[in-house]
Amino acid sequence: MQRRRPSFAPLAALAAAGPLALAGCNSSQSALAPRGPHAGAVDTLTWLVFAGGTLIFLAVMLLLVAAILLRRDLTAWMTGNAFIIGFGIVFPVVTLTSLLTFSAFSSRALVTPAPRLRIEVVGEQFWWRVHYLDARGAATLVTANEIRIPVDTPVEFILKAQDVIHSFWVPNLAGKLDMIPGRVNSYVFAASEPGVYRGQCAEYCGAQHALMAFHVVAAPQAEFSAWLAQQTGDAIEPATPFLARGRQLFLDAGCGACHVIRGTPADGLLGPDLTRVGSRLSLAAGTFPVNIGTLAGWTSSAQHLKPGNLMPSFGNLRGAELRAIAAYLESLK
Ligand code: HEC
Ligand SMILES: [Cu+2]
Repeated sequence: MQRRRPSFAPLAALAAAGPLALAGCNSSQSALAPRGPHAGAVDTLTWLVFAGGTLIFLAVMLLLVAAILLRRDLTAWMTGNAFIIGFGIVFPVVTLTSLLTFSAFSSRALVTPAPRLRIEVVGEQFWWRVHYLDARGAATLVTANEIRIPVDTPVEFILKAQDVIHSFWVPNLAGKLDMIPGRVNSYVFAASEPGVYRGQCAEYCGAQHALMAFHVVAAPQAEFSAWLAQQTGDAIEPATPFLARGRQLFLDAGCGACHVIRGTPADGLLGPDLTRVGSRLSLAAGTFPVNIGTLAGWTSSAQHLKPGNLMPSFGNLRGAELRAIAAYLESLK
C-alpha cells in the first residue's frame, strides 16, 4: 500500500498569511505606534497583558502535553491539593491582583494632566464638526474633519453626537471614546511628536461609517497659534472674476442652505463649515485629497462617491459651472 504524502497546504497558507498580517502593521493609525504619553500608557499595558497571557498559555500547554505523555506519574501530582491550591487559587489571585493594580495606576496617568486647550468634536453622519473653545466655553473657531493641536500640550476633547452613536479614535494618540447623543464624554490627551495622525470612527454608525475618518495635525505651539489665527475670521474674497463667478454659482445652487462660508450669505448648519475648505488635508471626512478635481467630482456626485451621506448630488450643474465652484472652494485657504 502506498503512503499518503503529507499535505503542506495548511503550512503554506499560514506562511502566506503572516506577511499579510504584518503588512497591516505600519505606524500610521496604529495603537502599537504611540506618539504621546496617553497612547504610551495604553501600549505598555497592552504588551504587558499580551506577554503575560502568552507565558501563561504556554505554561498550560506544557502541563497539558506533560499530562498526556507522562500519564500516571504526573497526574497523581496534578490532582494533589498543593497543585490545585497553588495554580487554581494562589496563582490567579496574585497575577490578577497585580494586573489590576498596574492598570489602575496606568489609568490614573491617563486622567491627571490639566488641559490647556479645549476642543469640542461632534460626530455627525458621516463627518466631524470641530469647535475650538475659549476659556468660557464659547467657540472661537468652527471647522470640520481636521483637528490641529500644539505638541506636548494636554488637550481636552469634549465629545458629542448629533444623530447616532459614533466613536472617536486616534490610535497613535489615545484610546477610543464613544460619542453618544444627549451625553457629553470627555478626555484629555497629548501628542509628543509633530505629525499627521489619522483618526477613524470606531462605532458602526450607518452606511458610510467606513468613510468617516479625520486627521489630527500636531505642530509646534508657534505654528499652531499661527494656524488658529489664520483660520478664524471671514473667508478670503475671490481674487479673480472666475472665482467670483464660482462663489455666485455656489450661492445660486443653494449650497448655502447646508454650508457656512463666513462673510457670505451661506449660513447653513447641516453640513461642514467650508470657510477654509481649501486648506484642509482631506475632503468628505478623510475620503479624498482636496483639489479642484475632487471638489468638482464631489459636488456633482456626492451620492455616487459616498452613497447615503446627507449631501445630494448636484448632477444638474454643467462642467463649466462645476469648475468655477470647485476653483472657488479650492481657493478658500
Ligand atoms: C442638504 C444639505 C447640503 C447641500 C444643499 C449641500 N451640501 Fe455639501 N455637504 C453636506 C453634508 C452633510 C456634507 C458632509 C458629507 C460627508 O462627508 O458625510 C457635505 C460635504 C461637502 C463638502 C466636503 C466638506 C469637507 O469638509 O469634507 C463640500 C466641498 C461640499 N459639501 C460642497 C457643497 C457644494 C458645492 C454644494 C452646492 C452645490 C453643497 N455642498 C450642497 C450637505 C449639503
Ligand atoms: Cu461614525
